[in-house]
Amino acid sequence: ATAYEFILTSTPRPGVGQITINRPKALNALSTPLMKELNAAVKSFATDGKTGAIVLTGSERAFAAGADIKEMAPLTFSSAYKTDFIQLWSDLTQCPIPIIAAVNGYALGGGCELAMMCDIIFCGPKAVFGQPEIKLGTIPGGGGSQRLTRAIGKSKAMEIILTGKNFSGKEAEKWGLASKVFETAEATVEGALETAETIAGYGGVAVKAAKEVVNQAYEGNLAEGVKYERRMFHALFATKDQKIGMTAFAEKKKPEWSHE
Ligand code: CO8
Repeated sequence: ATAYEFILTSTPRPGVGQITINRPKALNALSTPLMKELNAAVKSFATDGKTGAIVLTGSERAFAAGADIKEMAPLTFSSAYKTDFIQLWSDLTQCPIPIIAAVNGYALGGGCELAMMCDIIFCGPKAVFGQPEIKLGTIPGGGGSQRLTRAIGKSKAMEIILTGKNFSGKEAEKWGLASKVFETAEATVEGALETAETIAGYGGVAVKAAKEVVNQAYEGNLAEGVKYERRMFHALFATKDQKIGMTAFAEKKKPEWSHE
């Protein structure tokens, strides 16, 4: 196993990789070294041939309290632009297997953006979401203005981004940002692991295709998306798993996925 400094990794259930952000002294603030480790861990799970879904979580106190403000404070326009600062932070969105964010505590700024880069958000009763960048004299930089607006609509996103006010896990669920809110922090992580195990139990080709077509709906327009979905649907008739799945149904058996 690779030893990381700012994250922990494990395989708590069959086919499920767990990544826990572990920088308690800074409420899991996201620094460049931390994001490099996170990218490496995601890549390693996505390519090990065994992992079908990932759960990304933090501590009970903080999923992540934002990008590391101390790292960003001295940046200039030129240095940020030249190095394309935080470009590598969105590598996670290229992960072919589903990632579930299990959010407890603070998910602020870059922390909220990181959760929104995941495919599903589950949260706990004490989750605190927000885009407080305006209070620091800046704006969201990790896709927050785009993804939050798509998730909860323009008026609410404007209010949150322009005032920097936080919102709760319950609100996140009510507004459609999170798909579920759980009663305790532990239940949130358990729920995410259970859902990840369900996903990892399906054929990997169909799971990858399902993630891809939903992302098409999220990122593109309707007419193109419907066409894209149909093409992908057609293509899946060329997979072994489609034959396995449909034959098993007809024979009242449990499918043994080949992931091919
Ligand atoms: N960066 C660096 N250090 C932080 C951060 C952060 N974002 N958040 C907390 N810390 C540190 C504190 O400085 C403190 O360190 P120390 O003990 O050395 O003083 C330690 O964590 C504990 O924090 P607090 O003492 O402040 O704890 P409280 O419980 O009093 O307060 C809060 C908790 C309310 C969460 C408070 O820490 C806070 O307001 N944090 C900053 C939140 C914020 O503004 N986040 C947005 C940052 S901007 C951003 O994320 C831009 C996004 C860029 C793109 C990212 C792409 C993914």
